[in-house]
Amino acid sequence: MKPVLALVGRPNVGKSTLFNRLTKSRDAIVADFAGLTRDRHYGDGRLGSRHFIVVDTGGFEPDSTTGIVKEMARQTRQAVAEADVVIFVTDVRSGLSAQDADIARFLRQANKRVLLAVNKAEGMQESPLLAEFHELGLGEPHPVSAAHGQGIRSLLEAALEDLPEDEDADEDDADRPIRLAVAGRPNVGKSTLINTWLGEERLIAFDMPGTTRDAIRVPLERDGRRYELIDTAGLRRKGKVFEAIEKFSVVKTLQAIADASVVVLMVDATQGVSEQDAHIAGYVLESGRAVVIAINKWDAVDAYQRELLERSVEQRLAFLKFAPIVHISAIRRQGLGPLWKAIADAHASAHCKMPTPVLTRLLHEAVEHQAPKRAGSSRPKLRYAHQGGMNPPVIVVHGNSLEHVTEAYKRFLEARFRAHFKLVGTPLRIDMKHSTNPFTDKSA
Ligand SMILES: Nc1nc2c(ncn2[C@@H]2O[C@H](COP(=O)(O)OP(=O)(O)OP(=O)(O)O)[C@@H](O)[C@H]2O)c(=O)[nH]1
Ligand SMILES: [Mg+2]
Repeated sequence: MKPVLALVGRPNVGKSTLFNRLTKSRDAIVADFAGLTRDRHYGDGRLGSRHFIVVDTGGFEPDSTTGIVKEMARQTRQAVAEADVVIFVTDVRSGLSAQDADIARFLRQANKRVLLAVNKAEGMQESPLLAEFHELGLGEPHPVSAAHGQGIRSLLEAALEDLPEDEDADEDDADRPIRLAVAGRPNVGKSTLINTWLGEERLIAFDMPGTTRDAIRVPLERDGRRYELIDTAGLRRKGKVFEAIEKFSVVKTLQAIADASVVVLMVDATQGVSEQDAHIAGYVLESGRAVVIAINKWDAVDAYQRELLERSVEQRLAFLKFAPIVHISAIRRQGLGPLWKAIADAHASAHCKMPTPVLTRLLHEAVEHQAPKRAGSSRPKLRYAHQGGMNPPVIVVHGNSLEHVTEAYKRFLEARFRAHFKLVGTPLRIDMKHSTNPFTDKSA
């Protein structure tokens, strides 16, 4: 599972600035998808090859007992409880405060790994002002500047130091069990679906994972195919069997999405696509995972509501339009066969092998059908294509003046590749490998 870092501190110390700094590169990748709403509290970060989840929190007052401040404190406590490491952010320019001492006291009791970041320390790495932060009793202060990007790397190195390396979830072996995550906001019916599955499909004997950091995965078999159901918060052991209860955790959802090979994104037909659904969908897109949209409670809506719902899916989940949509009723056990088929198809698509000769022929046929537009004096020349990756599949196109290939033309290519390989439920990336000098192209 991806490790989780929670940023905690009093108001205005720079938590959100640090959050943006830690998650920025990931944001840029998916910035330009229409309809994609970003959740500013959860994000993906990366240090070298290590990926992690960052949680931003509001200004924290641990002892508050009323109103919005109390609610913020509750959310911060949950973030701390779910984190592997807490980064306690303080501000060297305003110095140590009584509030910092309160938060430190809370964190010392929380039994978590805590790192003390002293922010706004640009140009102050050697400042004597840093010394007073030792008083908090949380170890060596790490001077950082979130705004200027200083001290961030060593803070992250320290934060990730003792955590186990995340195993590579991105295995290419199609024979391994399909790891399945059912994601969706509270009360969409995730646990009803999972309990139906656990009741109907063949459960395989398994051992409980050893540590709390391990994900609970329940193996099951369907039509001779092996699956592993990844917990998103609610899986509980009940005697010899498992049952799911409705419990929601963004962190667990994000970890499960990252760990899955196929995500079932559940939407409640009686509610339409909410902001929270769109957030979760955004994470699924960002993860590059194969995805099936399951619209649940289909039995409970009339023709008019169905039409409204179709439209809200089209509009709010436009960026997931590669995902098949299956209408189900988890409680009445309707639509579950088509859902299993969509899951298997999405998994097969994500692991599709696309031979270079076929890709190159498809590319040439596409160009023959419709050539890319000329830009100034040069017309992009698309020479050949090969597969650059799997899960999600990547097609790398080689040629000249490829920087002039428009987004619309890439979509045209994508549609043709998708149609040929019958790709459903997986994103497909097309990379233009442009080489200015045809004589250097040999190395490619
Ligand atoms: N000089 C300096 N200013 C910073 C730095 N990081 C953040 N700031 C400034 O500090 C102010 C607060 O930053 P935020 O990131 O919004 O702080 P926050 O902790 O998220 O605040 P709340 O969410 O309201 O608790 C802003 O004016 C930032 O520009 C830094 O490294 N150096
Ligand atoms: Mg903030």
